[in-house]
Amino acid sequence: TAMSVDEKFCLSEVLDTFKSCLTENKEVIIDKYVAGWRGLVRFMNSLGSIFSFISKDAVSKIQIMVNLRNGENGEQYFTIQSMVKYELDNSLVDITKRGSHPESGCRTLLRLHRALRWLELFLERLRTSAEDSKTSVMCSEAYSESLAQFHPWLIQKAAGMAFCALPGRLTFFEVMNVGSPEQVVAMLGEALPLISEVYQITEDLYAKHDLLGIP
Ligand code: 1Q0
Repeated sequence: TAMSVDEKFCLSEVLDTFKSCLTENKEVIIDKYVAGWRGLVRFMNSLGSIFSFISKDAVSKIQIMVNLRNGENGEQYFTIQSMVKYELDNSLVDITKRGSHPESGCRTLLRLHRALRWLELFLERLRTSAEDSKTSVMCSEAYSESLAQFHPWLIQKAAGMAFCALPGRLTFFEVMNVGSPEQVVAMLGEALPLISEVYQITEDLYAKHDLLGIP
């Protein structure tokens, strides 16, 4: 179903975008990947302005990817696989230290990729959580296990403070606009394997080319 402007946010539609990322030969389509993030950012914005420092960064990363797609070599950025090949073949990535390509597609997408791992861990916790579990705890545990290791202390502190402002589990489920808690749990159970697959394919590709540490 299409998501119109005045329609309420529906998380299953956003997660479907990630599902649609994968081509038959398991390549990841950048337009769809970016559309998935755009939907998540909309969701995050609806949670309140305390998250705006996070969404601003996500939006700027999304914009870099959109600009690359709209640029003169846009077709090279059709999939993550074609992007990696194109940028490496043409020395467009600063692999070991910052240099003349601070906004390469490979670097920018790596930031979103690391955040996707957080999303996977967080949604898995939500899916299996008990009724009285705290979203702030689930969120910060997922963060410590993933993104935190890439963030300086100050950002970790700011993120920790933002997590405390997360609404409770039931409110969260309502904002997702998927249906009853049972339906949310079922929807997450279907969506998570695909998010994991997109994550793993990207992770393996980046590992193969030694790109997991792009500064
Ligand atoms: C709902 C709560 C959202 C919590 C999101 C967790 C991520 C916390 C990250 C905080 C860091 C943001 C500040 C900037 C960081 C950058 O320094 C960093 C590195 O970039 P660079 O260029 O400096 O090397 N950027 C990142 O690590 C990218 C972070 C992107 C975060 C994208 C989060 C998008 C959010 C989505 C919300 C999803 C809510 C999903 C729940 C759905 C289920 C109901």
